Amino acid sequence: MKTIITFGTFDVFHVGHVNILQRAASLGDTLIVGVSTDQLNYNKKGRNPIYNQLDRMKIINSLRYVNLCFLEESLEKKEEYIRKYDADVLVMGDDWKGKFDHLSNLCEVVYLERTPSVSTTEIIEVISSAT
Ligand code: C2G
Repeated sequence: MKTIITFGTFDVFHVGHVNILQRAASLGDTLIVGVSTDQLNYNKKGRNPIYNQLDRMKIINSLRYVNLCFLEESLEKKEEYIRKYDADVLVMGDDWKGKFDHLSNLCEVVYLERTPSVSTTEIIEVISSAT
C-alpha cells in the first residue's frame, strides 16, 4: 500500500486543483491532503482566502479520490505530517520545485507540472473586474 500526501490552499476550487489531485492519487493507493489554514494563507499571501478553511476542507473531502484531509498549520510542519500519516510520496506542484527536496530522506518527493492558464488569483481578478 502506497500513501501519497499533498498540500495546498485550494481556494476557489478549479480544474487545476482537480488535475493535480487526480494525478497525485494515481501514484498510489491512498491520498491524504493537507489544506492550508486561513492563517497560513494570510501569512503567505497577505490576504484571507475567499473560501474559509472549513469550506475548503469540505470541498476536498468530498472528492472521491481523496481519502483523508487535515488542516496544514505551517509550511515547516511537513516533516511532522509526513511522519504522522506515514506517507511514501510527497507530491507538490512544480511552482514548489526544489523547495522540499530536503524531505527526500523521509519519502519520495515528486513535483507535478501545473495546469497552464488557470489560477485562483486570475479567477479573482476576472470576477472583480467584471463587477
Ligand atoms: N495547481 C496546479 N495547477 C494550477 C493551479 C494550482 O497544478 N493551475 C496546484 C498547485 O501546484 C498546488 C495545488 O494545485 O500543488 C494547490 O494550489 P494552491 O492552492 O495554490 O496551493 P499553495 O497555496 O501553493 O499551497 O504547503 C503548500 C501550501 O499548502 C500552499
